[in-house]
Amino acid sequence: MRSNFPENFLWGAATASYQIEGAYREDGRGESIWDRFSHTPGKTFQGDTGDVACDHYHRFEEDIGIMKKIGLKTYRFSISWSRLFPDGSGEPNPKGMEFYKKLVSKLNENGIKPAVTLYHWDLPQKLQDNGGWANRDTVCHFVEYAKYVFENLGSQVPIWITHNEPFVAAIVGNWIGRHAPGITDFQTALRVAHHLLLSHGLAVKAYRESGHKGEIGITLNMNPVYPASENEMDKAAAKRFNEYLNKWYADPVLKGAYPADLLEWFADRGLAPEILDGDMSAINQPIDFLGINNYYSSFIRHDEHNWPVYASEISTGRDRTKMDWEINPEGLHDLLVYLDKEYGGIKIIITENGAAFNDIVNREGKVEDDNRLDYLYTYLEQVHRAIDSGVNVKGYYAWSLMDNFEWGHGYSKRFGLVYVDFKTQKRILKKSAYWYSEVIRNNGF
Ligand code: IFM
Repeated sequence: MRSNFPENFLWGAATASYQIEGAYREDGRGESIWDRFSHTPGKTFQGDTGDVACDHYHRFEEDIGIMKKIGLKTYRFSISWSRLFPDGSGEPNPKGMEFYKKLVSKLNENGIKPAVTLYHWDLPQKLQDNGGWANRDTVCHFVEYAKYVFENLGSQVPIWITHNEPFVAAIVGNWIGRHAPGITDFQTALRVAHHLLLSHGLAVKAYRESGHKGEIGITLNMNPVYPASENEMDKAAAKRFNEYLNKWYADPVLKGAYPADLLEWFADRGLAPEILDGDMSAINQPIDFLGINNYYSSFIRHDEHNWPVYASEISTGRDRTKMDWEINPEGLHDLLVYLDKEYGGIKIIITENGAAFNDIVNREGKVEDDNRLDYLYTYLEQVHRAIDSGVNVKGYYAWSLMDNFEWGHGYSKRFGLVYVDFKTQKRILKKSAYWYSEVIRNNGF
């Protein structure tokens, strides 16, 4: 059987600034919340930091060579805000922009379309000192930063993503506290989410006003949500969880309103964020595509102890990756079909999908990561199935191009198509990279 993907399908791989760049104090870069967090004892696995990471700041040319070897059509990366504005606002640091200009032109020279994420969690620490995303002023600073990036890179970059996974930035960073800035207050988290969404809408507007003709969207981490049983309480919890994880972000962007039931649920508990006149329409700017990141599925039961949504994920006994995430390829198909229906045939780009496993360099110096290859293969089959049934999926980015700093897990979880020896910075293409290269060459499998 042969599966062909649509013509001009965007085959890519993704990374993010703090996870790969390193050079954390070089050329005038300012401190970000992830520098502060990772340097705080006890916050990351074995105290790992992104100080050096994959040293991509110095090795980007070699890395683009690797992308070319794999045959990537596009590469998704993010910009470090504090490299451009060390204090988050005010005078830009020209050295920072120089780096991204070189990166973008080298990608274009090699025929690899740059896809730029403006915010992948590394807020300048100076802005956090003034309340971070919980402070509405940060929205204005973000828009200024975005405008500066559009002015400098707008003509060279065809694909833009305002935010990566606002759910994670807001909830994991400000309620669960496992990510920077490490706050544990639910109301703050919802306030942060609202400001992230608002800044998305205003940045899209600024992009349109800049006159550039590329495409712009947002990336949401989304899981298909299933009730753990036929029990009414579980079904209600699953509906709530879907609103909490998925619709809280997608609905304002695509429909101009928070999901009414969950908004009321939060309001009843005094948790709803302050929404000013005009906010929802500002968030609801037309976008060119919805970026989705999917790794696993959520099977949900009612949980009396899990304030304030009273919903928890259960395990279903499926195989797991090293992140402990259950592998459920069909879930990606279900999610795509659901989004297509819920948001009227929206164009979708899968901006992340992939798996961490225990990779070992064997005696021949190779990494035979059949488990990752199977993961990618079975998930891609489901993407193809969704496309076959009419879902408008235009691209797929594997997470990640190379092993990197996996946030609180430090360097203990390898997601890359390319193995990185963090002591020597040697790169080794894994078996999955060679396989992916063939998929791209054949536009399918
Ligand atoms: O590494 C992260 C990435 O930064 C955002 N999405 C999920 C990936 C794997 O956890």
